[in-house]
Amino acid sequence: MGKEYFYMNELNRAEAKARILKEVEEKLHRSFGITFDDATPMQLYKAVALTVRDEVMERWTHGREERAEQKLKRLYYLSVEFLPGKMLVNHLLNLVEFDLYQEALSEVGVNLMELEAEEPEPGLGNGGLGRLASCFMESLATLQLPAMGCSIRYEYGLFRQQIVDGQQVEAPDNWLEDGFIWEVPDYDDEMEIHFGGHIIEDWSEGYLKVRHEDYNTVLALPYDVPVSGYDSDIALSMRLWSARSPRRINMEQFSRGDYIKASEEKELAEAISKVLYPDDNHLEGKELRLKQHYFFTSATIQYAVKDFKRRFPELPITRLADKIAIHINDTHPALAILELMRVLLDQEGLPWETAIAVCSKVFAYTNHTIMNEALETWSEDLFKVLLPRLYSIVQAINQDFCESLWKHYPGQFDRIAKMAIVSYGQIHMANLAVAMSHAVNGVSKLHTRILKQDLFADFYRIYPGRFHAITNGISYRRWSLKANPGLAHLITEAIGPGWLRDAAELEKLRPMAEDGAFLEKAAAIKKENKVRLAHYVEKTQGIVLNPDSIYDVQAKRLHEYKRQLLNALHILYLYQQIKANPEADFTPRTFLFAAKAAPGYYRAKLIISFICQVAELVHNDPDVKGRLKVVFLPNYNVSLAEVLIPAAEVSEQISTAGKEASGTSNMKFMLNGAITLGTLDGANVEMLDAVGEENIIIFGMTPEEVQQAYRFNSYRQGELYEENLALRRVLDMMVDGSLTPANPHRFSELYQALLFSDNGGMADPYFVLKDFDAYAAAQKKVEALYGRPKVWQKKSVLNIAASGVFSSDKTIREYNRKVWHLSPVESEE
Ligand code: CBF
Repeated sequence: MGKEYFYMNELNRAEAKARILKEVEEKLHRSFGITFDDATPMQLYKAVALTVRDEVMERWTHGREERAEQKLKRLYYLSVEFLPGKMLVNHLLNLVEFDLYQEALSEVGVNLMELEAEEPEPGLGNGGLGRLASCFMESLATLQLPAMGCSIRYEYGLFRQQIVDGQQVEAPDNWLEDGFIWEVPDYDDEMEIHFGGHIIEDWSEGYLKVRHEDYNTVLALPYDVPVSGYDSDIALSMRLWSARSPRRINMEQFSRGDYIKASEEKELAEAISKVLYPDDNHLEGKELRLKQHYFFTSATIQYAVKDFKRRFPELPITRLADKIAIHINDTHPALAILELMRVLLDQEGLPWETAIAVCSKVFAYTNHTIMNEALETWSEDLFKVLLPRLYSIVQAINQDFCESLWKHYPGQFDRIAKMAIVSYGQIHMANLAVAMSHAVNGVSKLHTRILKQDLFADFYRIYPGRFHAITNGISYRRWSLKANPGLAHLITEAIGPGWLRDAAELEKLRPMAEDGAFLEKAAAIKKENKVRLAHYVEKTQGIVLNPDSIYDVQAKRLHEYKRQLLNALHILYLYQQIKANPEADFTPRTFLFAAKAAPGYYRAKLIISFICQVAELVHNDPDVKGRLKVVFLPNYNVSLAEVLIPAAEVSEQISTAGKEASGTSNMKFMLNGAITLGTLDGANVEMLDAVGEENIIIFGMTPEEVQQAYRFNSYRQGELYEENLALRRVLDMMVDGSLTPANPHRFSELYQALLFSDNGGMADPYFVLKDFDAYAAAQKKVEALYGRPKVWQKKSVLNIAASGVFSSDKTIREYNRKVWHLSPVESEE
């Protein structure tokens, strides 16, 4: 079956639907020994998913065969995180068979969207980084570019967030509990990974031979998950490595009754792929984390070399870069560079310089953050014990590299130490990645500028051609067709289906911004989405929303630089206005937050509690009369985003300028017709260029002003408090018991951090107070604009029309042109 159904006549359609139902029924019989009528929703879901999987697998096999036959270069996209979201409906949309399945199933009383609720969502990532990796995979599949995404099959994904008594509580995410239909283990590709032990250098034959001895072995078993592309003839693999012990259980110890000891080794090995570290933009040098990084990069490199040799027996290993490209998504997989060096030197016997030359042609790197606490470093002490051979390699690379730097920066010891890969007892992964990659990418224009001028300025001076600015993108079909089918149909009705292949065609919507009937339809769809969200909120939180109020959404990880606190303080400001004059006109507003905080990030968790208390305060005050609502939606994930984003009217993108590398939720909101309320940060800057300043609300400090304030230490927080009465009143509410009368000091830590220097650091380093007035004025603009519905709707449509530049298809094409140079799998005629 396939996309031909799109064009089929009624008779064929009826036949196709009957065939779908028959296949589903057969799956129910064979897999569960049950009939349609008696099947549980989970059994039904699995039967439908297995039916769809058959079709996806056909494309998967086809892609593999064609790639082998056409001898194409392949990309390995290494990322410690992926966030693919639920797959059933997405596959059907990609196969262009969604409508057919939906109709067929509805004939037997089954709702496809409801069925997908049974599917576990793989939470194999923290936020933007992982979601971007999944968007890229889908675009690679759509463009039929040969690629494999590689990561870890975490048994427990990102924790499930619950809010109990206004506080975040983390519960484990046992997503594999009921099995995962889409994964296929590949026992033939199991790899051995070696940890610890020691190395012996042997010069007896006149050249260096290195032996690694006394190591511990862990096995890496790959599970492949197919990734389909829109209307594509192939499917790609997301390969997730799972850790296993070579020794299952020690029977001798077991027989002696020492049950715990008997399975200890197995447990220790398997701990490696047990849990995802729940930190976003923050890294701690934990041993298990280093093990995870080595585990999946080593397995991938060994597999890539094995696959190269199998496919190209005629080519020497020195031609590796002609046939494979490896992309490291942030520094976590940068150990792959050292691992490939190890394989080339110790297994393939290449001389040092040749191995270096091969590696530098194979690797490319994307940086995703300039936040200091997220820049990965490993202590030499830990590294040399856990990975002794890689340690000797990194030292040698460092020595060569520093010698080469000396030629560029003679006598500049400090500068060379800053650029060194190994310095002051630490291994600096970003320096390794930049030094050893042929391409270094930033994720927005602004971010790349900061990389060139600041973080990697010394590298940029030496290797200017290595740096690229390729802005992130989103798999826009998931965020429209799947998340917002009403809008997707309206767009297709207006401009035809071409936009589903080429997002640039969204531009054709521009004239519709002048078409009253179109605007009304778009507004009606937004309203439906708001009602859908209201139902969700009522069902899950028991809170009733007013769908006629402005839906203002901030959904992203909780981090101080993203400034959820600024948003919450402004809500208090609005509350004070109502209190000062309860009978005055007030545009009803609903503020929705969704955000997970890293479990160890105390201040972020306190901000969640603060938001929850603000919500309580406004709900319980009779003067508010429901005109102001604040909701904190727990457990933000891809599925929740699919309900939340289409309903948003205001998209909060209010990070401190210069801190958010790109942001990608900003693009999803824009595609769904929300008006962005944002700072000049990350990709917001390019959104401004795309949509024009009259259709976006920009406020606050510029990145340059932020830099200046840091450099000259010129920020006077206390003066703002003294001089700005409105701001002072709001801040005072943090500590005067208004929010938590029983414990007025509950939020004094947040208050202190805004006003007083913190352990010698600067107070309010993210300029919440400084930007407060500008933010409040921008919110006033929102309100005024919302009061003119036609103008608002026009701006909303212009945002949708301009959002095509943020398609990840476009991003991937650019990566391919500038960095990877892959050829697409040719389809059969
Ligand atoms: O590039 C994808 C995203 O990555 C982050 O989430 C990250 O984890 N470093 C950044 O914070 C985002 O700005 C960026 O969009």
